[in-house]
Order: sequence, then C-alpha cells, then structure tokens
Amino acid sequence: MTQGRPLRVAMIGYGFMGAAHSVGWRQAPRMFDLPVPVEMAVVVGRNGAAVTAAAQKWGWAESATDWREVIGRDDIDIVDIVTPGDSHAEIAVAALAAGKHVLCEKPLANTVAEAQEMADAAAQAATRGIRSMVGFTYRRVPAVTLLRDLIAEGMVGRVQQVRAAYRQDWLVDPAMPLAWRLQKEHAGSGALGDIGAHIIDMTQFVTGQTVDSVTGVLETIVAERPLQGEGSGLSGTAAEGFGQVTVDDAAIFTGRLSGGALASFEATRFATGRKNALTIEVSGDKGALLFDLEDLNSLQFYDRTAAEDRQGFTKILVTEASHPYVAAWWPAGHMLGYEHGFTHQAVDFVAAIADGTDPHPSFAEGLSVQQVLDAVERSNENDSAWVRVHVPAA
Ligand code: SOE
Repeated sequence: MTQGRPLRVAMIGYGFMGAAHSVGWRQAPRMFDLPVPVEMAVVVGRNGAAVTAAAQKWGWAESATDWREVIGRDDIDIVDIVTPGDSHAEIAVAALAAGKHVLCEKPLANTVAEAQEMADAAAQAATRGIRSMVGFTYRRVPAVTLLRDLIAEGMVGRVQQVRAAYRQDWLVDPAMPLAWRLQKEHAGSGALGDIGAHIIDMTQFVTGQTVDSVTGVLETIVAERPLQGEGSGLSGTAAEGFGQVTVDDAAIFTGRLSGGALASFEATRFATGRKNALTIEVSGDKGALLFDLEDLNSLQFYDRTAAEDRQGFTKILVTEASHPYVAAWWPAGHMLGYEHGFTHQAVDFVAAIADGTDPHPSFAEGLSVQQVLDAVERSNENDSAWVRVHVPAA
C-alpha cells in the first residue's frame, strides 16, 4: 500500500532521455506498489515555450527555466538529470548540497575529475541520508538482471572471456548534422562515452569484476559535418556551414578484468545497418550466456556440461513472473521493451530512498566507468599501449 508524503521529482532536461525518464516516472507508481507516492512536479529547460510543451505532453505538473531556483525549492525531493554531460557535475553537486536525491544520466560526467567530484559529493551526502544513482538503465532490462544473477549462481562456471558490442549507424550519413553528441565540450567523448559506457558498465555489472587495464583505438571517420539548425540531439536538422567533429565515431578496445577474464569491446556509430544493437556474450568453463538487446526478452544459454549430442545454444524466455520485474507487468510470455527499464530504474531508486539504502549503480560505479573511458582515450593517444585503470593505492 503506497502511503506517506509524496516524493516530488524535478527533471532537468527534456530531450530524448527526458521522454524516456518521463515514461519511467509516470509508469512506476501505476504498475508497481511503491513504498511512497511519487509526483512528477517540474521539468526544467532553457527554452520556456519548448519546456512548457514537454511538460504538457509528458505529464509534468509545471515547467521552469532556472534549474538553480528549482533545486532550491523545499517541495522538491528528487532531481533527475537528463542534460548533456557538460552540466551533470554542476547540477548534481548543487542538488546534493541542497539535500536532494539525485538520479543522473550516463555517462556520469565528461571527465574523471568531474566524476570524482560527483562521487565524493554523493558519498558525503549519503552520510546525511541523501541517495544518488547513475542511469545505466540497461541493468534493469529483466534479462540483463537475470544474466547477472545466473552468472553469480555459477551457470557458466568461471568467466574466461567477455565479448561486448554496442553498434549504431546514425553517423554513416555524412549529412547528419553536428549534434551535441559530436562535440567534445558537450559530450566528453563520442561513441566511446555514449554507448561504450553502457557495455563497460554492463560487463562490470554482470561479471562482478572490474575492468582493470585496457588497450584501445578510437577513430573519427567523418571529420566535418553540417552545423545543426532546428531541433537538437539525434533529430536536429542541418543548417548552413560546417563544423569539426571533435569526438570519436568508433571505439574498439580490449580489457583485462579483475577476475582474470579477457574482454573485447566495440562501440560504434558506423555499423551500417545496426540501429541500436547491444550484445554481450559471457563465456565460462561450464557454459556461455548471451544477451542481445534486439531480442531483449530472452537470453541464450549454452551448457557445456550437457551430453555432447544435446549441446547448442538454447533460448531462455525472460517473461515469467519469477523473473526480475516481470510480475508487475503482463501475464507470462507478454513482452517488455526499451521503455520498461526506465520504469524499473524509477522504482528501484524510490525503493532505495524509502528503505534508506544506497542504490546501484552508485556514483562510485559511474566513476569507475569514467576511469575506463579515460584509460581507453589515453591508450589511443599512446599507440594503443596498455593502460592501467585502477592504480593501486601507494
Ligand atoms: C544515442 O546513441 C543513445 O540514445 C544513447 O545516448 C543511449 O544511452 C542509448 O540507450 C541509445 O542510444
């Protein structure tokens, strides 16, 4: 039974992720029994007319144009940051200082220094009961949560290799304009930070191991693009003139994991024909498990311990009430999609706030991903030499 004073949410930003988070906040109290009610109080953006329209469309009670004024309000409990990476640190640190619980989109920040500042602020705030979490939403796809559980149970045995890839193709067209995601000062890095961050986090999450050293290469395939005119983000249109792409279009890197496994990673916006193709395959001495985002209601399992003439990858349908999150939705066999992870994220964040526990992924885990991203960049700058991610304390 949901009772008590509602947690009132302010969302800062209203692009693609703003839409996805709005779906999450709207569905969470409707489909799950939350321990406290949640209210979509205010959405914040710089363009007053556009943010007012977003508020009406997505169901926020109010809109506002000044995030500082909003995080200073006594009637706001949660600040949800869905802006480009260049403003994450400033908003998150200010919100935590103002005593607000903070959910921040991935990657946590644009630099390790910013991520460190945020993780320090989050650790300090946690001592005052203030919670923070990073939006690595794919952890909350039921099949990915199950993948983590099955590996922890030993279903594949000792993890020896991981193959992770996140492939998109929205930059193959050279006429695609210079969106903020292609500008280092706004995005920090390109495919590496935007989608490579997901597969780094997913690898660390499902294996329970950290990426401890990397070697990598980054490539910018189309160096100049038309400036962006109308709109923003992935759906903006081109204007007159050209500008320089200052981030990577593709990143390929290798990592050694803390438990001894070897991992390969590919993050690219130039995989012609691949729209949003995330795969992760974990190979162990007893078997292998594969998750494919294009078939997100299932896992594939290979059992090496089965009789030789019965071996082969089989499909586990992750649509039973006994699977993570599924019971709150539809009867067995009825599928979930991209948006459901955002609802699960809101549910888990609210539950942690109500229970007084620290949610995951924490800002410290976001910092860990940031350190891997930074190490891949340093490797690329140094002829793909191996770079240690976690330098042991002296
Ligand atoms: C664009 O590449 C993007 O929207 C990412 O920013 C998201 O994190 C991913 O979920 C889908 O693709």
